[in-house]
Order: sequence, then C-alpha cells, then structure tokens
Amino acid sequence: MTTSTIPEQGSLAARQIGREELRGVVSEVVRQTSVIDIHTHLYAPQFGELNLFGIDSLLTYHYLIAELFRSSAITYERFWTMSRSEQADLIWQTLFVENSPISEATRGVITVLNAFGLDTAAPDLEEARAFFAERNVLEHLDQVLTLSGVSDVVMTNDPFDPQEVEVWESSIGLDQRFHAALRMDRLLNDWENAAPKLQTLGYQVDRNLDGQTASEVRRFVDRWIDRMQPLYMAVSLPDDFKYPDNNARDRLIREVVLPVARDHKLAFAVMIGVRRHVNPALRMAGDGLGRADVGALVRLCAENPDVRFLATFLSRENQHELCVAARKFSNLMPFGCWWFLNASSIISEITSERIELLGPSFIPQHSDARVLEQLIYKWEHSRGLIAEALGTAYEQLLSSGRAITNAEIARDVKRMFSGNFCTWAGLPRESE
Ligand code: FIX
Ligand code: ZN
Repeated sequence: MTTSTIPEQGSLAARQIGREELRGVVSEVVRQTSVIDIHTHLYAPQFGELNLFGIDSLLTYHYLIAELFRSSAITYERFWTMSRSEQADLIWQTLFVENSPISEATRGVITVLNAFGLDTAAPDLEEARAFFAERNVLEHLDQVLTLSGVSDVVMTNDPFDPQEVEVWESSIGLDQRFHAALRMDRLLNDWENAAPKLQTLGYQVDRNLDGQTASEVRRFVDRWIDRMQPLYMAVSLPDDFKYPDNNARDRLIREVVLPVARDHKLAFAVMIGVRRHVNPALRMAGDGLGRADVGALVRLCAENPDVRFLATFLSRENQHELCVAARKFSNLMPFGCWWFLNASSIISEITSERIELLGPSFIPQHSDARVLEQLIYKWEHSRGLIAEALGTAYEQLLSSGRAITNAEIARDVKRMFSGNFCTWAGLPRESE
C-alpha cells in the first residue's frame, strides 16, 4: 500500500482531489484497500480436500455447469458420469473454445488465467493443468490473497458436515486469515433430519420441539461456537421465508438463534430468496430464486433491536426495499451482491442504489468463492464496479459544492471493505 495514495486520516499528506483526477484516485484507493471477504465457501488449507483450487475446480464451478447445458446437447445423466477433468474439458471446449466467454462466470476464468500469465485462448487445458499442478499450496494461497487484495476470508462452516467436523475435532491450528461462520441451514431449514442426527449425537431433542429440545439445541450450538469461534451465525432462507411463522424454523430462531446472538454477541446473517432444486437434474447448479418478503426481515430487526443482522437478498427486485429497511433499522447491515446478482450490470446498479440511500454504511460485496482463485476475478470485477459507483458519487458531491480529500476517500472505502464488518463482528479495526 503506497502512502502517497492512501494517507492516514488527518495526516499532512491528505489533499483535496480535483475533478480531473478524481476517478483515477478513487480507482487506486479501491484497488489498494484490502478487503475482508465476509462470505465464502473456501476453507483454510488445514481442511485438506475441502480446499478447492486449480483449473478443474474453476471450470466445474456450478455457475459454469448451469451454463454448459445452454450450449451443449449432452444429457445430465451423461455429464454426471464423467470424471471431474472430463467435465472440465467439456466445459472449456463448449464455453471457451466453441463460444466466446462473455458471461460473468466464464469471463471470471479468463481473468484468473490472465492474472497468472496463462493462455486465455488455449485450445485445451494442458498448460493450465501443468501450471496449477506445480504450485506449492501455501505459496499459491499467499499469492492469490495478495493478487485479490483479500486480508481475511470468512468460511461457511457446517457443524453437521463430517469432513469438517473431523478437522474441527482434531484441534489443528488453522491459518489465521481464515475465520469461521457458523452455518445454521441444517437446523433451521431441515429440522426433520437434524433432530434425529442430534439424537444420535447424544442431544435430548424431540421432533416436535417439546421438552428440553431448545436448551439441548442451544447446548449443541454453544459447543460449536466454543470450537469454531465463529464471527457470525448464518442461514440461507427460501423466498417464501416468513417471520413470524408457525413452524420449527420460527421456534428455533426465537428460542435458540436470537438468544445465542444476544449472549455471544454474534451477528445473525440472513441470505434470503433461494428456491432450492428448481431443476434437480442439475444438482448443485439447479437452484433458482424468488422475490421474498423484506417485511419478514423488518419484523426481525424491529423485534430484536439488540441483535445485529447481516442481510442479503437474491432477487434484484428486493434490493430497494432492503435499502429502505436498513434506513429504518441501524441493527441491519446489507451486504454483497449474492450469486445471480454477482453480474457486472447488477452490481453497478445495486452499489449505486446503496450509496445513494445508505452512504458508506453497507458492505458492498462478498465473493461467495468456492474455488480459491475465484477470489481474483470476483474481487477484480467488483472493485472496478465499486470504484465507478463511488467515483460518480464523489463527482456529484463536488458538483454540489463539497471538496473531497484522498484521506476521506480512503476512510470511506476502508469502512465499506472492512470497518463495517468489524463493527458487526465485534472485531477491533485495523487502526485500533
Ligand atoms: O447458500 C449459499 O451460501 C449460496 O451462496 C450457495 O449455496 C450457492 O451455491 C453459491 O455458491 C452461490 O454463490
Ligand atoms: Zn454462499
């Protein structure tokens, strides 16, 4: 980070930025400011095989699997019998050789190949495979984090996943740049199956949530908080999510999640709007979305002013309502352009809308990366769009008669890239 571009707040180097250099300075600050990636599906290297990287994983990302079937006549059945490298070959041939990779997800692979100086128009994957095969895992991780400007990665941690549990139980020390987020999906979205699973683990729970069920689930959650030290709890919720509701999820939220949030001072992240398995034949690539009721989140925030909520919605149509909800409830932090919203034109629109309605009091992006090198493209693409949206906002500010300094721009970007999350997660800020 060069001190000439990003001076310390109030330092002598702070200077007013003229209109002609404004966009350049904003881009540079955004490019140089490190980010906490608050929601990913990445794992610390200590998780072994769960830690995905390399060209075959990049090409078999579920975003690309969905796109493959739009340009190939292959059947689902045939595709799922192929090995991962055969699938990657087919996706490369179909989406990158026979077609131009102009979708956001295909272009992402190009951004990654380009970052490593690999041939972006290669006829096959030979060169890329050889390159990734020779990488030293830990050096590669360092390089990817440096290239993407990510200081910290928040994982998604499922206490019911046996592969994960094995690592957590081993009490192996994790790479300090990786942090846990305690995922609540199986408890809140699949109580029917979670209850018997908890019983086999020795918890006295009942499917009807009678008796000591809530306190036993609480015991389970407390144990995992103790083990994982998560920065927040998280759940993805369907588009028909209601609050209040008359189901197990509602009771578990009220009787377990909210008390845990209060007692442990843990934020609760809600990711609302997914319609799972719209096309089951696509497996993980088969989820869709629906417009959700932002009113449910509003009621959660209103009833629980002492709990901090992180929230993201999957439907573009919910974005404006989310901003308005955040204007009403200071315990609500909108974050990220999730999944189907992680496309350039939509990121631009949502980021501008949020700046106009919320100033710097939101978290503009998370990567949702599942494969390490996706950090490079997701952050490179988003940084460019965030810089443009911010550049417009500062230009308008200049036109309205308020000068802006490089120190103020740096302060704002830092708040959006890490400060807001640190506040929500109860972490000390870098300068504190
Ligand atoms: O629920 C989630 O965390 C989603 O982000 C994922 O389930 C989804 O598959 C994804 O990878 C989206 O980017
Ligand atoms: Zn996710």
